[in-house]
Amino acid sequence: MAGIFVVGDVHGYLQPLVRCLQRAGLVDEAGGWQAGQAVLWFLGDYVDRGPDSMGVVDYVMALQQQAAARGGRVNALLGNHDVAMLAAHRFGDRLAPGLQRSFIAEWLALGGREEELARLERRHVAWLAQLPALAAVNDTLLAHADSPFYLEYGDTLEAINAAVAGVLESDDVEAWSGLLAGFNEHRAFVDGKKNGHVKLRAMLDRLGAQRLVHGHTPIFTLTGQAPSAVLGPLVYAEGRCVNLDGCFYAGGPGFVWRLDRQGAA
Ligand SMILES: [Mn+2]
Repeated sequence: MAGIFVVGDVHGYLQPLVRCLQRAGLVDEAGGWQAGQAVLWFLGDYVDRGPDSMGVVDYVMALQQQAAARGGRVNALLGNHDVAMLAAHRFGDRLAPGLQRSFIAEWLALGGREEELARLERRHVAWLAQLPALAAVNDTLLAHADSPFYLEYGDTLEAINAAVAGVLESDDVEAWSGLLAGFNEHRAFVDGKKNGHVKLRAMLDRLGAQRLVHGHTPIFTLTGQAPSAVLGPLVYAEGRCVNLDGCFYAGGPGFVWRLDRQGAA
């Protein structure tokens, strides 16, 4: 099996994720990699809201090993919930400057589940903290958030990833708060949003891409559909944006999107 596949926000819903990957033929009945040399991308937000955040992280980590052993590849981006959980773990009830509450309160407000913190092991922390903020696949930019805030961190994809990684390595509460605040923006590029197309153009041009594939904003909140009716991506901005957040946490069945079979805008 070949191809490049992408899945959106998982948010602790391990079983729906596995079923979704099974429907796409990427994993077997036991959830193991069976997609040979295919490439699978996750767009971030593995944790929070759902019943098994650490189970999802363990699963994605294991799938990376299995895929690599079979000539395939599983790649994973960083989401804001992942940052918020790392911040809650690192700083606990210290005040997050600018967010008007502690890091743990910020994480809980995002849907963090306190019992999951006890399950967060060093290897999870290390894995989450090394996830890149952005990636490029041919002319497609992959990002968790539908926001241009990434550009505040650098002029190139490599510089942005290095700067965000630097925040996650640091004990700088201002920097961590700033990263969480930046990630709090949603819907920056939606049709009809003032200057949305200008911001999108600037982000794509700066990073040398033709389109953006993202998660972060559940599709049903944009379309008004029932979450269970969201079975595919929301393509907008004249084809230059592809939203893949099928929203497992609201009962969406989720979907896997094939990046290399869709025409570029
Ligand atoms: Mn998110």
